[in-house]
Amino acid sequence: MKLWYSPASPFVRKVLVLAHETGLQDEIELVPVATTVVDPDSDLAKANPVGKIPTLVTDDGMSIFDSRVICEYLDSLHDGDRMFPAEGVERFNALTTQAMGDGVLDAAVGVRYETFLRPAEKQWDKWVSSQMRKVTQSLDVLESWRGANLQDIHIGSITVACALGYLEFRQPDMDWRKGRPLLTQMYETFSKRTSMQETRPE
Ligand SMILES: N[C@@H](CCC(=O)N[C@@H](CS)C(=O)NCC(=O)O)C(=O)O
Repeated sequence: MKLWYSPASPFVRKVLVLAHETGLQDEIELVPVATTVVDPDSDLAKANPVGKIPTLVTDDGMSIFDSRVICEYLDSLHDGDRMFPAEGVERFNALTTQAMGDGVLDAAVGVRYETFLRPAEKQWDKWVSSQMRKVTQSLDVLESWRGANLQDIHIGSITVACALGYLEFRQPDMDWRKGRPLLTQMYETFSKRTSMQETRPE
């Protein structure tokens, strides 16, 4: 199977971390692509009309996206511990944790587009600060999160770790660790895993 990817994308990183954690990393051929909202890649758009990465194309030619669906698809391909709990409260807690990590990423990636892609004279400070408020509010909730154990390896903790890694990469001045000792400790431990080491953004 082929994965349209960029090494800087935190949503791609989610998929690759899950692939490493489940032993599937060697089954995936990486197809590099440079795509942005304003400069989309036309070949990627044939596989995914939304034009976003990650997009997975199976050996049968089926396109699978977005990161949530790709991760769940990969989790169905191995015999080890499941990254998506099968049912009940545990499942929906893990999925909600994933949704919060994805929400942090949507806001942070949006800020990156606003401040990096949009011409300076058109940038909207209030929009940026409002997106960053979503990030800080979510991190504050995650600091005392009881919905899913972030010390365990599952789709929720993988997504949160990738979100923290992205903030460190793109928003170093934000200093997300400040006032959040539990998330800091979780991230330090998680970052030592091979899956995280092998997928560090460039
Ligand atoms: N909800 C999607 C978000 C993916 C996403 O936003 N990817 C960005 C790169 S980090 C992208 O492809 N942006 C190009 C665009 O928006 O056209 C997922 O979970 O995969």
